[in-house]
Amino acid sequence: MSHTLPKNFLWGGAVAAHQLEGAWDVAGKGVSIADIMTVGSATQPRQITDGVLPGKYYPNHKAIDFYDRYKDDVKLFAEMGFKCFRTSIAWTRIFPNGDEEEPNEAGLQFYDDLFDECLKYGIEPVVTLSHFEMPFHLVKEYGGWRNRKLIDFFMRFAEVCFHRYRNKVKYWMTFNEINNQTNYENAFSLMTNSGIMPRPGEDAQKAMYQAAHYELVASAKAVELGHTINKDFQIGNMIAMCPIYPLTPQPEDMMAAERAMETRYWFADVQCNGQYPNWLEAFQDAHHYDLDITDEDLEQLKRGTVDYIGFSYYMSFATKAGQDTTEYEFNENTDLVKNPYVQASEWGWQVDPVGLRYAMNWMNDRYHLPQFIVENGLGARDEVTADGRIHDAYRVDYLRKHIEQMKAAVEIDGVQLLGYTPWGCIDLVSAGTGQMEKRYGFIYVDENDQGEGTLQRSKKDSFYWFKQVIATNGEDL
Ligand code: BGP
Repeated sequence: MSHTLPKNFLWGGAVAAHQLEGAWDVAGKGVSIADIMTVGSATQPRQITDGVLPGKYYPNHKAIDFYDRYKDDVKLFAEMGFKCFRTSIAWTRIFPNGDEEEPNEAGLQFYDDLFDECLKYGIEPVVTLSHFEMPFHLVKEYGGWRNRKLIDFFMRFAEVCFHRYRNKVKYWMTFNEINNQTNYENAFSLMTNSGIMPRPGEDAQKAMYQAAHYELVASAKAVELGHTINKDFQIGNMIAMCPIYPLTPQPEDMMAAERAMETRYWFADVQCNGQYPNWLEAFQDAHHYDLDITDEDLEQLKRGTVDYIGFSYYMSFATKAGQDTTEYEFNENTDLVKNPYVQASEWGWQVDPVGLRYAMNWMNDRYHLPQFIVENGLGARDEVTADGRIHDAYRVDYLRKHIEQMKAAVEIDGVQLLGYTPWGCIDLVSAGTGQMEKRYGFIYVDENDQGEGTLQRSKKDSFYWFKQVIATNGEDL
């Protein structure tokens, strides 16, 4: 077994279009769901407004203006030695409303230019098709992914992108963190994943299962179609991986944690194994959900299994059995408990490097597929010190500990890993809170939570550290 990372290991960084591009209404772009979300805070959720309302501040409208500055930013990525750059294609640049027949050429051209700029430096684009930025029009007119018609709209978008960039992009992902909607009581999770606005009196869990089914069918169709457009495409899923530990070794807690893992990660079962797990079918029957799932859909799921598992890793969770230990029905909103063995960030994210190795092993045993860590990182407040520098030793410490565990998973445990792209390689708008000052980057951007600042870029200490990590293929940490 090799004791180093493979030579062609994809070191890089990850972003999403809506969190850095800005230019929200430029060159024919339509309104996305990210454009109607206000700024929140560590304790105050973002507000989802009904369209763009006057007098409100929407941080994604300007973001960090990557749309106009991408050449300078890609140059900085190249200076760090990036082998790849993960971004998404804003659906609303290509299909402004989502239901048009013809794509918007100006939007397609923007990504041609961006990918060419990356390729100029030997940086391979890694592309997510849908990353929390679907057209708002599809939410208003069709009810988002509640509606089967969304499969056709998404497929039109996927087909146009696959065709257009078939010689520039090899690594694709269908839906970002598709499993986050298991937190169906959280309006933000439902909106970002499925474009679902809660309806009074409805069973939100049922609505989530139906929407998720349509998305999974669309994902499988896209995988199948992509391979006919370019047989070398590598098309993955993308799940938010937060392993869930039992709070104690009490058998009921063990069982609760097992059920919690099933409940959060069954999406990956469908995308990797091509079928629903038995427990979920039994669960949906027991709830008399009577979902619109056809035999043809089930065949489609089998034909569209993914080539690799893309996942984000930020933290681990813990859970404890409730009163009724026969049911084990896990509700993410109420059944997570604090783990006394790990520290949480200001935003309550429990930092746990070992959990990354644990999760990689769990997925490896279950799916036997290559993996790609497409997000990892620490959201923190950075301070520009008197010397004009940003000394972010805490970020280096976080990443170093996670890379050590990642390497152990590869070198000792035998996990096949394609690459590692830390999240928000340049500071950008936080998806969860809309804040700029929850920063992840190696590159600092001068902008605050109100959108004030020069947008000037500066290299943090972590920039030089990560450059060295890449140059030594992860040996010099
Ligand atoms: C993931 C998303 C990203 C990103 C990241 C950090 O959930 O895929 O879009 O933003 O988490 O989260 P946040 O921005 O809320 O700190």
